[in-house]
This record gives sequence, structure tokens and C-alpha cells, in this order.
Amino acid sequence: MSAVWLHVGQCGNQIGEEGWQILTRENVPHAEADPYPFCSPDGKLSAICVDSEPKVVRKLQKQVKSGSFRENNLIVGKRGRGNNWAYGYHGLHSATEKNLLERTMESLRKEVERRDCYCGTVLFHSLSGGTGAGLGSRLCEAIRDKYSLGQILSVTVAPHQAGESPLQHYNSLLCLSWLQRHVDGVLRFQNDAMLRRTAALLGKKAPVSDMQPQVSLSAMNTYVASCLAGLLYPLKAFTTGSGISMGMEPWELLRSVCPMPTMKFLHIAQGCKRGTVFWDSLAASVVHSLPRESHAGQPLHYSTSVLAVARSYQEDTFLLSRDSVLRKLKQAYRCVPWNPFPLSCWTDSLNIVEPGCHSHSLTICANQGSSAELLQQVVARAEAMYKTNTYLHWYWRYGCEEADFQQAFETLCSVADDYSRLGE
Ligand SMILES: Nc1nc2c(ncn2[C@@H]2O[C@H](COP(=O)(O)OP(=O)(O)OP(=O)(O)O)[C@@H](O)[C@H]2O)c(=O)[nH]1
Ligand SMILES: [Mg+2]
Repeated sequence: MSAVWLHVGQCGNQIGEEGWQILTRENVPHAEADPYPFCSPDGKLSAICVDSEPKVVRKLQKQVKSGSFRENNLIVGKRGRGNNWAYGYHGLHSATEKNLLERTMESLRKEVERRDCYCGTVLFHSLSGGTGAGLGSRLCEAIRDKYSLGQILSVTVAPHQAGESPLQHYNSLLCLSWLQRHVDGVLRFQNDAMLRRTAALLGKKAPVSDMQPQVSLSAMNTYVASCLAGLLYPLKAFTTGSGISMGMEPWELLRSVCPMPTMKFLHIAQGCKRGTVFWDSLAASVVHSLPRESHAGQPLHYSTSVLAVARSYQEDTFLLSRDSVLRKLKQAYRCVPWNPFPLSCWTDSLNIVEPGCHSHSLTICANQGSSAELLQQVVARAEAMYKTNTYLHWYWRYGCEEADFQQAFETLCSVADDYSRLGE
């Protein structure tokens, strides 16, 4: 595979751990693709796991012993970055901890050199943790600078809207603006939406109507991991005749759904079904979970482009209903009239999400106007705090400047504006 997979901070590593369990499943029936598309030639995963505190990455040590992770690619510091983007971005000025940024870039260089052909990096992180957001932003910038021809795909988790950390809105603001400037696409997952979706899939209800249902982080991470596997697991279409995976899925995804460099925030939805499948109704159930309108009641969800990936051991059943499914998706995602080819569709006969269960999955990635809502919420909340100087001293202390905030506000407002005007 031509990608290096970089996990940063607690969330980035926990999602990665869940993801690798699915992506490296052994003995998968009908697996015609290269069995080790994610590894370098010596059989170790092309993954780098970084965190400023040791506890999450240390758990992966077991997998170093079993041979999957490379010991030098588990990079830890001594203490966390206190949910502070500035602390994560600028790092520790202390002799007690060797620079995490330099160590990560050195591991990345070695991984890139181990690949026959390096096409880019897939970065996993949260938007609001000090390490995931701050160090993650710094890494995007450094990778873009050093490997300017490679692409960067970010897999990012936005925090719950309420009740997490008082600094989450500043961290999200700064991180989103760095992503906009330095990466090619952002697969965005939002903890609130994911919690509702996972609860619905598990059949859980909230004890009281205005409360969130109880769902574990691990169940939510499994959902993220299965969406990623649905989108990025090697397909026959990108595999050579001799069965070698070209590893082009992340980069082909970017080509399909990020046709314009200014709009790169992607919404993902997935539905799975065991037994007999009616693809039209599976598509309808996926579409049902889409964000429909903004709080102001304005419809938001025009899309510039949509990619649908259908995986099923009965691939031909999908091909028979392909036209009607795509028609349904085009309507539900409200594809913009100025894109003559807004829909792409990939299929494969292996459903890696649930192999061996006679199951089918439909995963949809859309460059969709609902991103404006996330961006506007982050800007509004960060701006309210910024105007009253709330908590800003934490950012000045670690080297942030007013210009960083000003530029971030401007960047996000302009992207939100572009997204909300999609239908015009
Ligand atoms: N979905 C999901 N969200 C997580 C997980 N772990 C943390 N988060 C979210 O990530 C945010 C906090 O970021 P972390 O990744 O814990 O922080 P970090 O990157 O380790 O940074 P510091 O601890 O501040 O150095 C919060 O919004 C959490 O809800 C996880 O396993 N799954
Ligand atoms: Mg942490």
C-alpha cells in the first residue's frame, strides 16, 4: 500500500487500534486482494503511533511482540498536552522529553523509504485534544512541506457539542483551519452524530428523551473503523492481475469527492445488512441518517460530489440495482447541478466489514454542505469566548499569537460560506 498511516493522540490511536483489527483480518473468505496491502516488505504495518502520554500507545506493545507494529514507530512523550492546541502545536521546551515532532518525522521518513512508491499519509486524530489537534496540525504542516507531492487524508473526530473541555472550541477552530490549509481531504466524524448512529444500530434508546443514550467509546470507534474499512479496504478494481493491491483507494477517493481544493470536508454514512439484500432499501436507510437542515431551518445538504462503495458477496445484485440506487443517492444528497458527474461508485465482492456472514455494506462519502454547520458552530462558540478573552492566556503562554486566531476565523468563515452557498 502506498500510504503511511499516522495515529496521533488518544483518540487517533484508539480509532486506529479498532481499525487495524478490521483491516488486518486474516482468513477472509473470497479475499482476492494482496493479503498485506498495509505493510512494508518486511511484513510490519506502515503505521506510526504517537502520543504525548504513554498509556494508550503502550497498550500496542503487545502487538509489537506479535510482529504487527514496528517498535520504533510507537512514539510517546512523558505527559499529555492538557487539551491545549497551542501546547500540542508548539511542544515542550524541556530537555526531559525528546521532541515528538522530530521523532515522528524521522519515523515517517523511514516508512516512506520502505515503500516502493509513496502516495501520501492518512492521519487519525481528534479535533479537540492537545496532542491530536495541536501536534496533528503541526505534523500536517511539516508533512506537506517535506513531501509536497504526497497527499494527506485526515480522519478527524469532532467533540461532543457540550460538556467536554472548555478549550474544545478554540482547539477545533485552530485545527480545522490548519487542516483546510495543509491537507487534501478530511473524513469528519462527529461524536454526537456517531453516538446517535451507534445507539440506533445497537437498538439503544435514551433513558429520558432529552438525554444521550449510553454507548461505549469502543462501540463508536468500531463504527468509525467499519466506515473506514468500507471506504478504504483494497478493491479488485485497484488490484493488479497478479493480485497486488495498488493501494490507491485513499487517493482515488480524494480525486472523486474533493474536486475543488477549497472544499474538502467529507461526510460519511454506512449501512450493513445480512442475508437477502434490497439495495434500494439499504440506500434509503443510509440516507435516512443524513443531516437534513440547519438549526435555522435552511436546507444545507447540497453536495458537490458523492462516492458510494458497495461490498457484497453477491456483487451482481448491486450491479442490477446500481442505476436506481445512484438515482436515489443523487436526489437525497442534492448533487449540485454544475457538476456533470457528481457520483462515483465502486463495488467489490468482499464485504470486509462483516466477512463470512453473507453480509452487504453500502458506505457513502459525500462532500456535503452540512460541513458548514460544524464550521459555523465552532466559529460562533470560539468567537464568543475570544471576544471576552476567556482562557486565551493558555494559548499565549505556549506561543500562539492573535494572528493565528484571526487567520483561523477568516479561513473557517470563508469555507462555511462556500458550503452554505452550494445550492445557489
Ligand atoms: N470517538 C472517540 N472520541 C474520542 C476517543 N478518545 C478521545 N476522544 C475524543 O477526543 C477528544 C479529546 O482528545 P484526545 O484524543 O483524548 O486528546 P489527546 O490528543 O490525547 O490530547 P491531550 O490528552 O490533550 O494531550 C474529546 O473530544 C473526546 O471525546 C475515542 O476513543 N473515540
Ligand atoms: Mg491524551
